Amino acid sequence: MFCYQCEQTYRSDEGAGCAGAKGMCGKDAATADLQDILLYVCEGVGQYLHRARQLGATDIEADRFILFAFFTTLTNVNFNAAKFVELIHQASQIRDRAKALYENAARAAAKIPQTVLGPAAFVPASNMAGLSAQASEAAVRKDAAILGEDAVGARALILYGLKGVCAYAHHARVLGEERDAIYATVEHALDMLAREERDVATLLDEALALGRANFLAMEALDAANTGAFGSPTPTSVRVTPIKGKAILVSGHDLKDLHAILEATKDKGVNVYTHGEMLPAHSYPKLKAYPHLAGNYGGAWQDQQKEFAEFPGPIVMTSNCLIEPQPRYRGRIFTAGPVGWAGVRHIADENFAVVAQAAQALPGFTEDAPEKTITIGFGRDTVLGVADKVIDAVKSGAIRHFFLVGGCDGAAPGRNYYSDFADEAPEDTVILTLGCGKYRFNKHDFGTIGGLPRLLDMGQCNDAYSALVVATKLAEAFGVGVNELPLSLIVSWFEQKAAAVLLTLLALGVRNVRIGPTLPAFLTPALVDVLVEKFGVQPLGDAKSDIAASLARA
Ligand code: FSO
Ligand code: SF4
Repeated sequence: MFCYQCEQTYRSDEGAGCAGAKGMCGKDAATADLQDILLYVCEGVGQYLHRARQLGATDIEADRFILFAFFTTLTNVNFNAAKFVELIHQASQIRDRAKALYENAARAAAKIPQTVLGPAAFVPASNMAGLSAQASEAAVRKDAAILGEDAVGARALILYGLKGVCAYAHHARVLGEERDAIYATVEHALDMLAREERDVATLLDEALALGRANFLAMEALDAANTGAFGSPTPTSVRVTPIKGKAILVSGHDLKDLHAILEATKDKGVNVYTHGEMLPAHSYPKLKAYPHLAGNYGGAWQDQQKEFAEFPGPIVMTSNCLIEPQPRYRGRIFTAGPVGWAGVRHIADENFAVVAQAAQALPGFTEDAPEKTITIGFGRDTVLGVADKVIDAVKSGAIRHFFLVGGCDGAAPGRNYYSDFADEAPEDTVILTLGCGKYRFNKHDFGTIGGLPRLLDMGQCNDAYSALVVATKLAEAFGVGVNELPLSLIVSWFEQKAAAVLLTLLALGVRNVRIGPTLPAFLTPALVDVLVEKFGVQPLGDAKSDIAASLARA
């Protein structure tokens, strides 16, 4: 195996990447190799779909499959090798269908179909042993000697950005929102990877195209979430448990949470959110369920301790799963793209078995002292008080906005983000989103001009909401987004964050600070491009970065 897609990848003086028997996340070599093969066969599907689309023929089921398949390969999503064997064979059948679609469309247009080589012609073995023997053909760095390190890094940026786009587009799709332009971009990018494009400028342009597609994916997801459950409103959320039976729901999928709330209605079971599910409490149609009781625990990297202590079943609806420990392995469930061999999987959105498990487990035996936090500052809420915000900026009451958002992780350097929030001067507002906020969202930041100083905008995909707000404020002030008194401090961990970064770059947002470390797949030359062309900055220390941001404004 070789994998360097996330921030926690193994790093040494000689280079970076998880290799050997297991990655830092617990992904074993067999699973990692099978994931590479799945993505490679999907490139083949993309080769045919891209060609068919140019002739006016599409296959939306094949596009939907690609979203799901890519999603399973994100960091901390699916660790089940057997599932990947199944997905590879499914991908191979879908590729045959895409081939026929293309060839028929070509013939209908009186053209001779091309013979497509590379991933389109790869024949996957029938079983796991055979597939493992083929892994080198699909490895991420397989042609590094021919392509060159910069091209390999730029191709990795595309592959990982694509994973983020697919994951967000899948979340939107399950709630009925799809965008054909996203499918067209995904197919185009797959075809580019398949034909071993090595021109770095072309590859970086493609990465920016994916950034634009990711904006569409986040917009679709925003439309899906708000369309189904209403627009987030400021909401006080209990962060301490109450007596009674309990279920914990983690991940990003609001549709699954809704199904769990329905399955537990009037059954005397309380539902708690974990990690990225926290923003669910601010959606009117979800908070209308009285048994959506509160938020439990912190960000994903603390789950092994927190899940062990939780006295009920746990459901993982998307990233970020860590190896389930014996103390809770029997009461954790996966759903959607998530998987772990031997852990019960809910494939049909029927969570009755989870509701039953909650009844059979002890639940919390007493109320903990009440403690709450306030969330729910989505685009509508913030723009609803835009006049107040604009006046506060004009009068000098608000000097600056810091968006401190993104993923959390276990790296020690991540204290930077809590230091940053705590050190930000009192006349500044902190916007946040993603799970990185757990490092500071229980601190008291006070208020400013009648608004809380800490405004929680939601999940990592609600970067869309932040961009809408920034664009509207820029319009109101008659300036560009880069001229606003706004600095972005992004923490990345996995591929959704890579896609969000590409969106920021594609929309021309400059001077984004990113950390805790830069992606290992970016070579020094690629980092130089990001720094020179987009003003991307690595982190310094929190105090001096705050001072530098304020000095720039
Ligand atoms: Fe966190 Fe995990 Fe949202 Fe990421 S839950 S780390 S960007 O997968 O998804 O912020
Ligand atoms: Fe390593 Fe991250 Fe890949 Fe896991 S996902 S194998 S930790 S680089």
